[in-house]
Amino acid sequence: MNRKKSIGYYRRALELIPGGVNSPVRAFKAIGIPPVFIDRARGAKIWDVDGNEYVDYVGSWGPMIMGHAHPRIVSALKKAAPRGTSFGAPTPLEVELAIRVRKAFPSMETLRMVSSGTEAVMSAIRVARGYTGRNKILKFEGCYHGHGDSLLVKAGSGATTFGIPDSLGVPEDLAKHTLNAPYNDLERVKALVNQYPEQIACIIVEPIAGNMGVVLPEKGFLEGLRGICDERRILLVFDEVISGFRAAYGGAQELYGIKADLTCLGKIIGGGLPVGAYGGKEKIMERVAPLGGVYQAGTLSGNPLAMAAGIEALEILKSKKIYQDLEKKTTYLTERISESAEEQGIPVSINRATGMLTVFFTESPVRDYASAKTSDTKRFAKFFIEMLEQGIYLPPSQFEAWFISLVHTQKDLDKTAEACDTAFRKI
Ligand code: KE4
Repeated sequence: MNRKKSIGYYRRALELIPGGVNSPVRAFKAIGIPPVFIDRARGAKIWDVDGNEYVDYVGSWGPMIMGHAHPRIVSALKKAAPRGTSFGAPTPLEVELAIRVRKAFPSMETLRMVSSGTEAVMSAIRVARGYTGRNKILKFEGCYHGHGDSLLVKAGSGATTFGIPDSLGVPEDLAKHTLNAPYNDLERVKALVNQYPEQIACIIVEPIAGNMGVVLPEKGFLEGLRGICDERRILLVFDEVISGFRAAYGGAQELYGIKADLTCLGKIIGGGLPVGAYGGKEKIMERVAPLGGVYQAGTLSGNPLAMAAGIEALEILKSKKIYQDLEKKTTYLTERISESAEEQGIPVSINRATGMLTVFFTESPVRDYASAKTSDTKRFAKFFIEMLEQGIYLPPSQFEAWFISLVHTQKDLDKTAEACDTAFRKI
C-alpha cells in the first residue's frame, strides 16, 4: 500500500509532537513502521490520508462500538453545537447522561463526569483514600488504569508495550503505596492485605482486563476480591473504562453480578468525545467537593457536546439484541482465527469477551501478565504488518484488545479471517 502522505505527516508531526503522536500506543513503535494518519472513518471502516481503506479493530481504543460517524451521534452534535460548546455551568444534558449511566450501573448511586478514563480513575483513587484515610492501593500487574501517578506501577497497555510499566517521574514516595498482585491470584491479594492491615484504601481491578491483551477473571476471582474487601473494609474499585457498555450494557458488574464500591467509566459513554465518569455508593461519593473534603474539578467536565454524544451512544446501545449480535460476531471471528492458526501450525492463544478479543502469539493459556508476556511480540509485529497490507487495522501492540463494533458486517469478518489465513502463512 502507498502511504507517502502518512509518512509526510509523520515527519512533520515528529518536529512538533513527542514521537509524532498524542498518545504513545499510536506510534506503532512496537511494530517498527511509521503510523498511518487517518483522514476519515465511517461505520467499521477507516481511510488513511493516502486513501487506503481498512476494516477497523482499534475503534478509537473502545469508544466506537456503535461504528464511526454514527448518523444519530453526528446529528446530536449538529443539534448541540449551535447552542454553545461549553458553559462551565450545569446543564440538563449532564443529568440525562447520569440517569442513563446509573440505570446501567446501579452501584453508581451518585457519579461525576470528567474528561477521560485517567481522570475518572485518579479521582476514584483519591476518593477511596479520602474516605478510608488509608494511603495504599492494590492493583494488578498488567492492568492499565490511565496515566495517573499512582497507577503507573507495573501498568499494562502502552506502558507494557514500551517496557516502561514503571514510568519515570513517579516519586518513589508515591509509588511505594501502590501494591501489585498477579491477575487472578487471590492468595497473593490475601497475603498483601495481611501484610498491610488497615493500610489499603482500595483494590482496583479491570474486571475484564483489556490492557495486557484480553484476560478474563477466573471463577471466584472477582467474588474473592469482593469478600476480601468486605472483610477488611477496603473499597473495591472496578475500572470498567473498557468493559462498561461493551462486555454488556451494565459491564462486568452485570455479567458477574458483583457490585463495586466505586466504578470508573470512559470511552463508550462519550460516544467518541472526551468523557469519563466515576461514582459509587452515595455515602462514599458525598466526600467529594463541594459536599466533602475530597477535591476534584474540571473545566470541561460534563461538556454539553460530549454529553449529547454520550446520551445518544447509550440510547443506541440500549437493546439486549445488540449484545447478542455482538457476541455472535466475536465468537465467529474468534473461531475463524483459531481454525486458521491451527491449520497453519501457528501457536496462538485467543482470549475474548463480547466485542473484544486478543490473539496472543503464545501456546500457553494467558491468565495474567506473566503468561501474556510469553507472547512472541516480533511475530505479532509481522502479523500486524501483513494484516495492515490487506486492509485490516489492528491495535499496534500484542498487549491490546481488538474491538468489534455493532456495524462490522459478515463481509468484514470474513475479509479479516481470510487476511489472517494469508498473514499466518507468511509469518
Ligand atoms: P484514558 O485516559 O485513555 O481515556 O483512559 C485510561 C484508561 C483507564 N482504564 C482502562 C481500563 C483503560 O483501558 C484506559 C485507556 N485504554 C488505553 C488502551 N488500552 C487507551 C489508548 C491510549 O492510551 O492511547
